[in-house]
Amino acid sequence: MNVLDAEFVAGATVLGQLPAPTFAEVAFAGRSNVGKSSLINNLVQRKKLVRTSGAPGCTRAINIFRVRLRTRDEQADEAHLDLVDLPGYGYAQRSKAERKSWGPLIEGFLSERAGLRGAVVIVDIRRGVQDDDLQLLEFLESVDVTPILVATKLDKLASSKRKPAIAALKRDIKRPVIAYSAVLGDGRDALWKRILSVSGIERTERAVQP
Ligand SMILES: Nc1nc2c(ncn2[C@@H]2O[C@H](COP(=O)(O)OP(=O)(O)OP(=O)(O)O)[C@@H](O)[C@H]2O)c(=O)[nH]1
Ligand SMILES: [Mg+2]
Repeated sequence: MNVLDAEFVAGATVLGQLPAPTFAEVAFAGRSNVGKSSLINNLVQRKKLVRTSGAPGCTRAINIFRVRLRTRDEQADEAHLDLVDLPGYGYAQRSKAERKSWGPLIEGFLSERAGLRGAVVIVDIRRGVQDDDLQLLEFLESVDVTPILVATKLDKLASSKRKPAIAALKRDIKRPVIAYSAVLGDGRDALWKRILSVSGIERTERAVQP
């Protein structure tokens, strides 16, 4: 995928502060420290667009990033898409009050945002889908937002263990899973294909330029 531009648009800790949606949006959700921000950076091939951190709980706001893409559409050869980095969930070290306020922020965004076309749910390939991830997947289905399940940090597994881990996860969760590595770039083309499809930018049957 050829990303022509990528820029930060807005960040907010309450829904009312976010600008109205302009383009199709795809959200990125997952447990704290799972690698959401790194995945967005790898996807758009910009090392420092989204701040990442070794300290869990770094992303406390909803942050919107706008990308301009070169597409293979005959009518329009460029498209805009907004990628939305959501705060991580499931981090026990945070104060109870903080955690309480984030559920509604994440769920409010996912259920009310008019521009939202899909949500990438990111899990750690070594840990698989945990209870809170499953709850999120079910929540997305209940509010009619298409989930795209991604298992990241593939490079943290020895190469001989990667295929079996992906197969086990697929068996376990009975949904399609894209295996990803924000370090090696595995899964990048497959994820772009799904994102372009759910956002209506390119249909699945049309080949996507790698
Ligand atoms: N080896 C490896 N490390 C990764 C990968 N993705 C993320 N990391 C590392 O995992 C840590 C957390 O990554 P982030 O991208 O900040 O995770 P996050 O989900 O955005 O974290 P919060 O915003 O705090 O919830 C960082 O140290 C990253 O360098 C990956 O695919 N492979
Ligand atoms: Mg983050």
